[in-house]
Amino acid sequence: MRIDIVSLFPEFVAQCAAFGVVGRAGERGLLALHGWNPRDYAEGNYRRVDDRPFGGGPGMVMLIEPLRAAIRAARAADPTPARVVYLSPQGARLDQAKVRELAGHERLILLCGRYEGVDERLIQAEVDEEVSIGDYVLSGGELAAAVVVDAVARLQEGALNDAESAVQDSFEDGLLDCPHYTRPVEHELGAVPAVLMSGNHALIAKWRRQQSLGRTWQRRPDLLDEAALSKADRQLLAA
Ligand code: 6GU
Repeated sequence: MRIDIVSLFPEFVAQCAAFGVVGRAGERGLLALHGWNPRDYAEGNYRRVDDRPFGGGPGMVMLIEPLRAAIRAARAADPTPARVVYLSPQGARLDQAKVRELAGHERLILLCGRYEGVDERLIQAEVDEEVSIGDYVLSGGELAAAVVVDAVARLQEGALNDAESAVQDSFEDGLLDCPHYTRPVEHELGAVPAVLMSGNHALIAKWRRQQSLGRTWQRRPDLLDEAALSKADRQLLAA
């Protein structure tokens, strides 16, 4: 998969993708990141990328032309058609289903805004969809782009080792993850639940499922409405 980052700080997003699972996906050739800075496509000595909003008000709005030129340069760098995603608080909220969908594209162009926003005409003309990472305000789309890159990279075939298998993760089945323990068995902070030491794999699987269901019910009951629960799950929840 190829991801192009259009941003005034493309190196920032690339740095976020340099470590751990995402960095390894890059090394394995599963993910290629490219940065495009609208400043490099801006005119004049001052290389302006923003201007004051028509109608007045605080803040600055990013100009059409430098962004359009950067997006066009990104598109032209590879013949594969790209889906253009604008990271903004006005977007649809990112969840694991959306991550899976984005991860299925061969190419993404992630557009990061700064200042108060981007000229609406650029969004209308160049952007396929708008995505937000949550209901809070960030100073720019860069952190949100880094979130998308990370979430999408780990779903690329071969990005995770067996031990990191994505199917067991929180949200992959619509539920929160169960608690995890490692050595030592006895510690002044407490003992590891005995069932995990039983060697009984069926019992362990049942305990984990029950923990996942219980935590989801306590912390995120909204997720239970959407999760695909079996009859056995409903019995565990009722227990
Ligand atoms: Cl994608 N951008 C900005 N600036 N703020 C956000 C966001 C995105 N998602 C949540 N808050």
